[in-house]
Amino acid sequence: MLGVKVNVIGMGYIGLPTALMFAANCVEVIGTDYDEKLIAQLMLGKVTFEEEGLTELFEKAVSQGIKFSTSYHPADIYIVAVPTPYDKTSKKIDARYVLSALKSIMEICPKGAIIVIESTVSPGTINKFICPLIEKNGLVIGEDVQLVHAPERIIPGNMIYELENNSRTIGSDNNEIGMIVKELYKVFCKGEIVLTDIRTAEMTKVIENTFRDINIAFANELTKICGSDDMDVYEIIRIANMHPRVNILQPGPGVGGHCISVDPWFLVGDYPDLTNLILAARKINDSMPQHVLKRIRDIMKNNCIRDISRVGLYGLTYKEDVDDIRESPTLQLLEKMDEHLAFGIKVFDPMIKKVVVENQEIDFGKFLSEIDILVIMVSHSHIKDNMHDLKDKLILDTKNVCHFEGVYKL
Ligand code: SAJ
Repeated sequence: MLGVKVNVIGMGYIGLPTALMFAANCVEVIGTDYDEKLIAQLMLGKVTFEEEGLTELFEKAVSQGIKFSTSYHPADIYIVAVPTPYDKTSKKIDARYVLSALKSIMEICPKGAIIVIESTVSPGTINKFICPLIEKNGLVIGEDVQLVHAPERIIPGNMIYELENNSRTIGSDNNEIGMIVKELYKVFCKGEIVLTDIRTAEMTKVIENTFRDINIAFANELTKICGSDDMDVYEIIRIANMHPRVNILQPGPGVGGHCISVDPWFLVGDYPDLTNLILAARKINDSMPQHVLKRIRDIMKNNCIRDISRVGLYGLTYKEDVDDIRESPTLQLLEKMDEHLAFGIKVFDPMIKKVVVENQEIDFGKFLSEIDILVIMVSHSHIKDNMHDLKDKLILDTKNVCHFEGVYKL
């Protein structure tokens, strides 16, 4: 879309690739973030996280003139991709970052600007929090500014492909404005773009992630049941999945990331009396790090190992082959240990080059030389490629990637 100026707010895991994709497809883009260090790094031409194809996309976007800034700029369309955490007590959305972005946009946006919220928000957030804020600032929605919700669906690890190929939802209460935003996303999105109203788009996004959370919880509950009675959960899932209408996901050490472990809480917070299944699933997934700890304790007992510093956790990120550690099962497990004043467990992750937790090793060889029990928390390609190095260890494999005899499973 030539002639349209877009200011993307929030240069994180979603905002950055989205901004780059627009710029690489000839849209005039400024990427804004209040983090000066992050913007300085982008201005130096360096990407800020690892993702397949991101560097190439970055180079293309730079050659097309993308700009980065710590300030907001007058533009035709604003795309807000800032974090939306939840309040740990009330479980309701903590919309402070979106609201603060909105305030800054309103200070400089020209009349008629379109504000697209990409951040995941709980159903009703735009009506309950964002519209009143705009009106309080003396602006008329539909005249001075237009509001649209365009949640993303991309999966870390395959973001660039999915940005181009996934279908997506655009929620707008004004069809004409919805069409303009749809045309904008069509510059790179080859998937179907569905136009709907704002509330439907908000709800759809949250229930997509809730659906996955519930399905992972089912696999995690199965692993507990099977483990308690000496049955092979992986074989059972494999066979059950041969049924044409059964598709059970894989159990694991917990659910991390900034989406699936967060979004279902929005529904629990807003509909506490109606979310029995959703809450149960959250509790099951949140219980998994504790379950891993119990398995570690059993293995230590069985093998007469008393020193926790002889145990090493492999993987700090929330899933394989990404460098994102937000809400990761390993962090959740370390927090649990902390609560019980148990310190000293070793940690290693090939994707995390800086020390971010206590007793973290940066060198894989050294890490292995210091432990007797290895707990595979994340199935990075790195561990699959280095399986032979683990031969002399006791292994607790929470991801079912190690097929040596005698390996302990979840
Ligand atoms: N996990 C399991 N077992 C599985 C699959 C995943 O334990 O069978 C765990 C992972 O290890 C990880 C967590 O679940 O800890 C979440 O990983 P994920 O790969 O399922 O999803 P995310 O959080 O990386 O991305 C999700 C995606 N949503 C859905 O698949 C419905 C993505 O499409 C969304 O764009 C993203 O959330 C988001 O931003 O909302």
